[in-house]
Amino acid sequence: MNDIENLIPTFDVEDVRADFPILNRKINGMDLVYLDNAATTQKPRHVIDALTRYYEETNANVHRGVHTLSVEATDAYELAREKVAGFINAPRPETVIWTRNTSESLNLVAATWAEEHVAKGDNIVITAMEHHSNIVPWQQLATKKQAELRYIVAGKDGVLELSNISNIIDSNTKIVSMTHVSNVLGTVNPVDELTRRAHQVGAVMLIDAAQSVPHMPVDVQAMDVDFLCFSAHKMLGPTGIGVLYGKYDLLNDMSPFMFGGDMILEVTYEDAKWNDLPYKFEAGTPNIADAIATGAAVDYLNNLGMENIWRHEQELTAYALAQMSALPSLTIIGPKDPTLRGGVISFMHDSIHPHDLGTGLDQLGIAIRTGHHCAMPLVRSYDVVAAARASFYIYNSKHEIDELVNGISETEGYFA
Ligand code: C6P
Repeated sequence: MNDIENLIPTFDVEDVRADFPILNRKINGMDLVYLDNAATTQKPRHVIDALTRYYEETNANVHRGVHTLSVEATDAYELAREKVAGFINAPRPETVIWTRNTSESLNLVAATWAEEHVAKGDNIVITAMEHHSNIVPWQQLATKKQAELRYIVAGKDGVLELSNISNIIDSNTKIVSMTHVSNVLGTVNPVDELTRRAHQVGAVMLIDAAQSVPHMPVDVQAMDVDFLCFSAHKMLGPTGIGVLYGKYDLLNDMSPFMFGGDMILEVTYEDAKWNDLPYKFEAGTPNIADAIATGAAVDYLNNLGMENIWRHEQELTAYALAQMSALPSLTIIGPKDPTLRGGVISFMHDSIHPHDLGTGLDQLGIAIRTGHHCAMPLVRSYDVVAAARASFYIYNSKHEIDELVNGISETEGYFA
């Protein structure tokens, strides 16, 4: 990007903010400053309207009826799948499976592909900066299969230590499952390099993209990943709906995760045959309205442009790191270099507990997350049990980062 491009505003944050009704709310009498986007994002009118419109105009079950509403609901549901496939450049829509969230997508792979392919003596590789949803399924499977669970560790700078990688990912590795962007450190991990290493030894690569797909362009074909998981609620969409992308041949060979309606081609009193992809993995009446609203979220993000969104967040993150580093009472964890991280900044105060800091900021209308961020082993590796975290999205501004920094100083005054 050249300097002139740098000067061109990518989108007008005030225009974006106007699309989000909740941003007009007062919290404790103050303007809401919402900085908890890694937990979940707010929803634009466009997405809320898609939900309302579906229930007011189209509501019916999908893949089951010949009546008009059922056909329309089916078309809208499948169109949303196509939009999501296009968003991550999946080669065909049936490689996009609707799940409940990232956690379910990760569990689906552990309970099906890994259940069938991991055996005694094999190893599974994850990193030391995973969310619990990408640790516990593998711990459970490793114990059950008498396989080894290996960790790629991170240095105190929040960057993965890769010097020993050829010994960690070796010929006994069956799967590498890792986060693209850490929800605690903000680190953007070198997934391309690690995917190449995984494929060199014949292992499959699963990417937890919960914190990347909402924020940066992600192209599953260019990345050549085997599986990729994310949640709609972290990218302007509704809660209760997520995605598992998988390479067609892998998904096609996998056994179903759940049994029931729609995932069946034929049932006799003795036996059953599975439906084709993607339905094989979508037993029961799916989350139709939320899938359709996820398509609306994708439209909204595409309209802003994922390159623009990434650039906006990089700018905010660089600004926030500079402003927050000027507060001597704060210890920020994760890479110091803003270009190595996404819009997530976790920090500890030298005398105020994160929960107290979070409560103090809430009094000022500022929403951050505090706690272990569902990454207990990682947070504990910094010799603390909790951290405060600010995380950014398309509607956040530098002014709001100033509010955060002033709010921290104000809260310090309260506790002094
Ligand atoms: N992290 C956070 O505040 P679900 O809850 O299934 O939609 O997403 C789970 C998940 C998996 N991986 C990563 C990297 C994540 O960040 C999350 C969700 C939220 O950090 C809620 S704990």
